[in-house]
Amino acid sequence: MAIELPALPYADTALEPHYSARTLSFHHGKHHAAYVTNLNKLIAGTDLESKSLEQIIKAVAGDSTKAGVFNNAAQIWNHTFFWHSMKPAGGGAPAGELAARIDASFGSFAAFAEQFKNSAATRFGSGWAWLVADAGQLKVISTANAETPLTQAVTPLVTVDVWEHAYYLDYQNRRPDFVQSFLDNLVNWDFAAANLAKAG
Ligand code: MN3
Repeated sequence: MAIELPALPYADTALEPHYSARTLSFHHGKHHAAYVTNLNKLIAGTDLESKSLEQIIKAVAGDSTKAGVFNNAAQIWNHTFFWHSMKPAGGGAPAGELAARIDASFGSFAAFAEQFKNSAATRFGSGWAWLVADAGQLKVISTANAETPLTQAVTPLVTVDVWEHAYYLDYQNRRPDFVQSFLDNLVNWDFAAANLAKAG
């Protein structure tokens, strides 16, 4: 049972001009696809071959002899989560329960946004910034390289990819500008709200 590359939830052009079709097609069609190809090679003929992506990630997390499997599997999961973390005409402040929980946890949406941008900007090298639910409290965290909150006791709500390949064609070295645009124009609060509802 090979792991498959999920289709994007929108067209390559759907996030323009904030995230170009060129960036999206390379990011999904080359980077995300390569993780899928690599993982399938690594698990072929092993007992991981029959497991789901989530099961593979949890099975090899923390096992230094399976770092290649973990890195490729977690990157597949993180990227699929990232595509759903954006939507056409997204961005701005959330509404409803999610907005109330952000206010309760951070003081205000503006305070959340500052923390999220700072977390994304200060992640040294490659990684991800996340809004997560942690025992009822919302928190901003960042993970390095392929690390994923899926292996932690938190529920991810939304993420932004801050690997250079995620933004360089559109924003060059200006990672903070990309993250600002993610918050202003791209972030999918409906997805975050649905994840929060599942977390309880
Ligand atoms: Mn990426």
